[in-house]
Formats: sequence, C-alpha cells, structure tokens
Amino acid sequence: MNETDNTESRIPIVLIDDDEELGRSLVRLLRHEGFAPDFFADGETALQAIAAGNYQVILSDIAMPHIDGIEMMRRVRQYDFDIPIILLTGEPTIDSAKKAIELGAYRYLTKPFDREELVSTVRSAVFVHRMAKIKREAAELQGQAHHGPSDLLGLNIAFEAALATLWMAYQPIVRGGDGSVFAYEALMRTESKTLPHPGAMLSAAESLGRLDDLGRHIRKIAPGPFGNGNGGGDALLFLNLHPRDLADPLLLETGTALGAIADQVVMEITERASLDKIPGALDAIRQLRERGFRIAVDDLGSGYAGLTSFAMLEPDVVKIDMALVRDVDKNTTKQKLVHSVVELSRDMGISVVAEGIETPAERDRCVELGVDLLQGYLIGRPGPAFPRVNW
Ligand code: G
Ligand code: MN
Repeated sequence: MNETDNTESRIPIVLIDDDEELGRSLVRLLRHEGFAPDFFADGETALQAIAAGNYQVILSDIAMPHIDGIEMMRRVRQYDFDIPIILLTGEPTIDSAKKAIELGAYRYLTKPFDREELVSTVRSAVFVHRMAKIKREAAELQGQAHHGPSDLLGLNIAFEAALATLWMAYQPIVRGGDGSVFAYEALMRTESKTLPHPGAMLSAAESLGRLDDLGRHIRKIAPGPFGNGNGGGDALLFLNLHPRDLADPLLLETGTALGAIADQVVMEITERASLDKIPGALDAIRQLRERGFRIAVDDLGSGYAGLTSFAMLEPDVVKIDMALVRDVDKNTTKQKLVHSVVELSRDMGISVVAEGIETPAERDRCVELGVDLLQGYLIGRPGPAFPRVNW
C-alpha cells in the first residue's frame, strides 16, 4: 500500500449524480487526486450518508429525479451550515444554477468538466470548510454565541425555524406612585439556538429582506393575551416597531386583532435609527394615530443625536434609555438629564417611562425626579403573559 492509498489521509467527499456512468468516472478522477469519494446515484441515500458521515465537501448534480440539487442543499443546510456544496449542471445558463449560488452553493460546474477546474474547486472548498470551522470555534471561544449560518440558504432555514418558535414575552411597566401595572411591553423571544435573541433575529430578517414577515408575525401574535378578560386587565400594550415597519403597506391593514385594541396600544419607535430614509414614515405615523394607536419614542438618550425624531414624532410617551437610568442615583449629570426630560415632557403632556431599572436606588431616584412610569428587571423581568410585579 503506498501513501496515496492510505485512507486515513484521504479527504472524504460525497458525489451525487443520477448518471452512474459519469459518477464512476468522477470517482476515478477524484480518487486519483487523493480524495476519498463516496458515490450515490440517489439523493435520499446520499442525505443519510451525509448526516452520518464526516464529509468535507458535497458535489451534487442539479437536475435529478426525486431530490434535486437545490433540495439537497436545503436539506443539508438544516443541520450543517458550513459544508461547501458544489453543484454540477449540464446546462450552464439555467436559472437554478444562479439561484443556487444566491442560496449559498459554493460553486457550480458545467458538464463536460474541465479536470483541473474540478479538482482545484474541490481543493479550495476543502480549505474554505476548514476555515469556516476554525472561525466558528474561535467565535465560540470568545463567548460569542453560534456564529450563525454563513450563507443565505442556511440563514433562511434558521429564520423560518426561529419564526415558527417565536413567542412574545411581556414586561410590566408600573406607575411610580403605587407600583400598579400601567402596561406591558411585548418583547420577541425565540427558541432558536442559531438566532437566539431579538438582535440576531432582526439582523437575519434584514439580510434576508424579510423584516415585513417578522413585523407582521409579531403584530399578529402580540395582542393575543390582551382584550377580553385574559388577565391583562386594562393594561396597555407597548409594542416595538422597526422603523422599516412604517413602510409596510400592511401596517395599516384593517380587521386585525391589533387594530381592534388600537386605543390600548402604544407603538414604540426607537430613537436609534433615523426615520429620514423610510419613505412615508411620518404619514404612516399620522395614520396610526388616526386609528387610535399612541406613539412612544424608545431608547431616548441612547446616543443618537436625535431630538429631530422626537420633534417629528410628537410622541405621547417618552422612554428614557437604560443608559441614562443606570446609576442615576450616583450620577448628578444623569439626574439633571432625566429631570430635564421630565420637565420638558410635562409641559407637552407626554408621559415618561424610565427603562432598565435594576436597583431600588435607581427606582427611588427616578420617582423623586418626577418620572411617571417605571420598567426594569427590578420591577419585573419579561416573561410569558403576564409576569408578576415586584413592588
Ligand atoms: O430597545 P428596547 O428598550 O425595546 O429594549 C428592551 C430590552 O431591554 C429587552 O430585550 C429587555 O429584555 C431588556 N431589559 C428590560 N429591562 C431591563 C433591565 O432592567 N436591565 C437590562 N439590562 N435589560 C433590560
Ligand atoms: Mn422598547
């Protein structure tokens, strides 16, 4: 046995093609180049082998009966975000090949194959796969949660799965005077390990151009526990809008559960993003108001130089960002700022919420400074409808 026959050092790859004759010739070629190819003429069997094996690269024909190359990618990406998939096609111009690349195929090669191109593509795919693994491990080492899918197909699948498990947590907002519940803020939560928090979910939706789907889903389920005798009492619902939701033609759709309780709903719009780039934003806000929704400016004082959006939104409620609330009892500059917000808002008939209250000292100082409404882990963590208040 010579060195190239040593199966230990050979790189395991999968080859799938319904043309068995072509398959056999590719196997010979790839073996000769030092790979250990396993050939399958049938997609289902191949998928089982891939799930069980330790393959470095997948080469798959696109046009096959039963499971085609695109479906193959879809199935593999449900559990493996890294393995490079090289698609093989007889027709260089077909749309599916372009779509395959958009979806994250590593490359596609056209038949008849150029021997050198085939081999160098497989080699570079092996390299890319190893690098992806190292990067993922490095990210985990630094305490960053799963680095996430590296291509659009993987991201789409992760997004779909996360959307299916999406649920709303509710965090109480209480009156500073007596700790009675004024409202609950709805916050999205997922059961997804790949997209485990709202930030990950939002940036996935952004990358996929699916912010509308996410926003619509949230607006559909958030009002669930409110309304007739479901335990919410007459508490208001605070709901975060992504600025892009303001451009969704379905935002003002009639006959919805949310619309039915519009006068109980406060739409939060963050100060972090500018509304300038959203077409029709102010018009959408005006129409929301006409429907009975109230508007809150969220994250006030979080850094964005943004009294512009404040003025533009003419909010009913202002939410002071937790950055200003943190240690407000010890920091006189923050005390002055919070007090200024309170005074300014009082003159305009705007209610003020202090977000992110974590200590009794922060709570007490906010009340002293005249803040009407309080929210934060001290008072109640977000949880299934409806968490208990600690007062
Ligand atoms: O941007 P917005 O204000 O909507 O973000 C609210 C986020 O802040 C939620 O994810 C919520 O879980 C979190 N949060 C709520 N209360 C507290 C708190 O007291 N401390 C901290 N650190 N986070 C909080
Ligand atoms: Mn908010």
